[in-house]
Amino acid sequence: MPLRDLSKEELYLPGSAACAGCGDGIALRIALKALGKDTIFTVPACCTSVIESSYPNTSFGIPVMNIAFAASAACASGIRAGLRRQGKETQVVVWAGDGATYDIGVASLSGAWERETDFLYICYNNQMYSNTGIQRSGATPFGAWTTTTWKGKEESEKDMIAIAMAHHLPYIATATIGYPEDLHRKVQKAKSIPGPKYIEILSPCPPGWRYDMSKTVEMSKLSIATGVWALLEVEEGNITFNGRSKAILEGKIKPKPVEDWLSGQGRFAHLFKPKRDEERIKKFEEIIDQKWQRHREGKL
Ligand SMILES: Cc1ncc(C[n+]2csc(CCOP(=O)(O)OP(=O)(O)O)c2C)c(N)n1
Ligand code: SF4
Repeated sequence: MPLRDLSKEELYLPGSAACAGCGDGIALRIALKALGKDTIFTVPACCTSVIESSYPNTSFGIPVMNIAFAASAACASGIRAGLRRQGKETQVVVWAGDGATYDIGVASLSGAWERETDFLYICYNNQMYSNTGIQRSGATPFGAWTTTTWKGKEESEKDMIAIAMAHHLPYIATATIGYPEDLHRKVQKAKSIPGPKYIEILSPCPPGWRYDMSKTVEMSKLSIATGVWALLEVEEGNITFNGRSKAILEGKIKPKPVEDWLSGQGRFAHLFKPKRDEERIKKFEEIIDQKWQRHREGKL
C-alpha cells in the first residue's frame, strides 16, 4: 500500500518524549496505523516506556500495560486469556527493545511462543540498551562502541530470527523504518494470522549510534543497501527476501560497501581514527559476507 493510502488516524500522538530523529518513534507511528485502535500494548522497561510520556499524560491512543523487563510476553499471555474470557478479539502486542527481547525477556518470550499465545511480539532493535545510557546488548554488532564495550564489542550479535524459527511460529519478519510501506504491510499481515508472530524492526538511534538526528531514515536505508540488515519474511519455515534485499540475494544489485555504514556512525569511529583498524573492519565485512553466503543457501 502506498504511503498516501495509510490510515490518517494517528495513534502515536503529539507530546512523545522521544529524542528528535528517534527510529522507534517512526516505527511506532507506522505500526500503529497498521494495527488500529482495537489494540493493547504491553511494554517492558525501555525507551518506549519513556516515549509514552508520564502519567497522567500519554502519547499513545491505545491502552498500554507497562510491565517488568523480563515479563512482557508472559503479560501478553495473561491479557489474551482475559480478553478470550470476555469474547474480545483485540490485538495483543508486545512492543519491546532488543535488550528485553534478546536478553532479559527471552525466557518468558520462549514460553509464550511455546504456549502458542495469539499475540504479536514487535522488537524495535536499536542494537543497544539506550534508555539506561547505551550499554551493550545481545543485538549489539561486532566492533560497536557502547559504554560497556568502550574499545568496541568483541562478539557478534545473536541470531534472534533463528531463535524465533526454532519455535515454529506461523509468521516472522524483519523490517526497518526507512521502508515504511514494507513495515506497514508486514504488521498488517501479522495481524491477520492467528497464533504467535514476531517482527523485528531495525530502528536507528541518533544518540546511541552517534550520527546527526536528521539522518535516521538515511541510516536505515543504508543498513539495507550495504546488506548489514536484510528485509525478510518466514512463513511456515520458508524464508523469502523482500525489496532491495531480494535484489541483493539474486545478484541483481551489488550491495554498497559495508564501510559506508560503519563510517557514518560515531560508535564505530575508533575503527577509523586515529588509525585505520584494518583487521576489525575486515572481520565486520566477513561477518556480513558469510551471512549472505548462508542466505544464498536458503539459510539464515
Ligand atoms: C530487571 C531489570 N534490569 C534492569 C533494568 C533497568 N533498565 C530499564 S530500561 C533498560 C534498557 C532497555 O534496553 P532495551 O530493551 O534495548 O530498550 P531501549 O532502552 O534500547 O529502548 C534497563 C537496563 C530494569 N528496569 N529491570
Ligand atoms: S535514546 Fe534512542 S531509542 Fe531512546 S528515545 Fe532517544 S533516539 Fe529513541
